Amino acid sequence: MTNNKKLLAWVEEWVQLCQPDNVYWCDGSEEENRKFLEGMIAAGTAVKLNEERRPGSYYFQSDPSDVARVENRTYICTNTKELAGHTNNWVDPAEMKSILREKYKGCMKGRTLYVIPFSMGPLDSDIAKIGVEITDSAYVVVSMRIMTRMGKAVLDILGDGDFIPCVHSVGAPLAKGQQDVAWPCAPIEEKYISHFPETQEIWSYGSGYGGNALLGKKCLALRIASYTAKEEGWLAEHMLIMGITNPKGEKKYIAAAFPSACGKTNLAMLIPTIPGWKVETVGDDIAWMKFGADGRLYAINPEAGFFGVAPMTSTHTNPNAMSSVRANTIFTNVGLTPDGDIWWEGIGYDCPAGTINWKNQVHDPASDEPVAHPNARFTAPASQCPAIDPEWENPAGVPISAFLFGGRRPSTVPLVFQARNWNHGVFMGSIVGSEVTAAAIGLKAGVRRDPFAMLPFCGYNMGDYFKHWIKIGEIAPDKTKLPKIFNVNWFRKDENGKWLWPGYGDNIRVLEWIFNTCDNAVETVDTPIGFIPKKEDINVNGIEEISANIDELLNIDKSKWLEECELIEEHYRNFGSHIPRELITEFEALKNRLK
Ligand code: SAT
Ligand code: MN
Repeated sequence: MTNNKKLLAWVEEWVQLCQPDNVYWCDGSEEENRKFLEGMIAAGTAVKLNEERRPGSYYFQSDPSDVARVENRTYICTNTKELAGHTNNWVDPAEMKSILREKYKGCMKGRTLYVIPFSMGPLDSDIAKIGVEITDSAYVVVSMRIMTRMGKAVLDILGDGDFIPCVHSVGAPLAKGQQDVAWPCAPIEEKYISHFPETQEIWSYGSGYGGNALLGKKCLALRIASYTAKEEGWLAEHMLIMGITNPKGEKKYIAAAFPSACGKTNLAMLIPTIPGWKVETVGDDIAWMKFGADGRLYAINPEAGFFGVAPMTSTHTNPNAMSSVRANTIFTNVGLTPDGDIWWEGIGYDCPAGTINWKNQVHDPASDEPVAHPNARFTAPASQCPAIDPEWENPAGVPISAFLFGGRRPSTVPLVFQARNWNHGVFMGSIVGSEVTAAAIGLKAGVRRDPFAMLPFCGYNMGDYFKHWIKIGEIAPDKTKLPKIFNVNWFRKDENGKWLWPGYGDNIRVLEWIFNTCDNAVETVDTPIGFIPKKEDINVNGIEEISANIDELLNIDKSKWLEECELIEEHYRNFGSHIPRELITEFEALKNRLK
């Protein structure tokens, strides 16, 4: 399938080390996909869902120990610890490689080594990058086929060019005659999700789940790419990309960063509740951005599918996501109903009697055990989203007018505010915080700082990453064309713990203000933390009951912000000398304005 010498030699080297029974080069075809799925059904790993209700779709349950990314087993192996920074786990590259070589020795015995050539980004895009993943998991193969452009077409484009090598094993070799389990993986303390940014390599061992195993996503498109982006002067970000069209037919694209499971997929697929507005989806998780010839910043979605959190997704919260998963979808760790469909908490209707939970037991309605794991996922082709943007595969990307940052902040942070300038916006990104999500295990509950929503995904020292953002503002070919920067918070509560803002489709009301502010079409109110809307500029037509909350939603409590400043101080202190002086200047200016 290829004459690429580096690729052939690399595969051969890993075949020697991992000792698989077979080697298979994936072509990405329909027949091949069917063959793998049928094989997994025969092996008891997959269940084919009811063809009438959920055509072309499959159901999987993971091992109970293998349900999410494992941040405490994720490593950035740069040449020095300082290059990785205090927010990453670090091991010396040579040491990590020697630990892992031992683990990989014979790790694919009894299994097949699949070679998956994949492209992050449209095949004909200059911004796209080619990776090759080797894995011993057929689940990874069928998932990568949805999440990336995968197979022979990628090898054709690669020719004898360079690629990012990604090694993956579930870490569960089979002895002769040993019966396989439905979801093979290694125990937690033997899992390693390792990145070598300087040599552009990914070595993952022991997990078969999501970002630990589908290496194009968080590992390549964020951790490795963020490092490359710093070297090359572009941005690889944990951001959704959406197109917004106003009633006059004018369109703008926005990219937004929120920590995992904070409603990014919902926002990307929002259905506006105010007439005349339209939202279209370019991506729901990752954006790669470069300056175009016209001086604007252009974004592509490097992915081809959605790997979304299933629980709480419904025709009420996200109709477009529900349509996206109507067919050709892989469901992992949700419930399986007696008629061969799926169910999860918050799907919008009662759990059918006899539904099997993610732990493969018949659900007992009297028990507190959830049917779906909180981090249960759907893996669905982006092309199936009814709101997919017509430009979503444009190789040149889409021009970005605004960046949004945000998290779950029950207090302090107003519904929306605008940065005073680029560096102030970078400051806002650097202090993003949110209540902890279920997507990551091994963390205490509570609010954690998640700068730019990149905390688990930055492939180098995060202080240097802040500096890179400052630098993007400096190297912009035309500073007037830089995206404007905003912070949003849909999650503010009153003193009784009640949400002040309806969220979901009504978030368009905030996007409307942002859209108009990008055009300088509305006057804003200058406050110590940035520019906020005039109360009357938030459109509450149709939700008049909310208008009583607007004052509180936009309220900036100086004493709360002074407390916040103490937390920021602490947060910044951890970065030591890596905090750019431009951010210290912004922080000092904020404190002065609050005085
Ligand atoms: O499992 S993934 O890393 O792909 C998703 C997430 O945790 O955000
Ligand atoms: Mn994410």
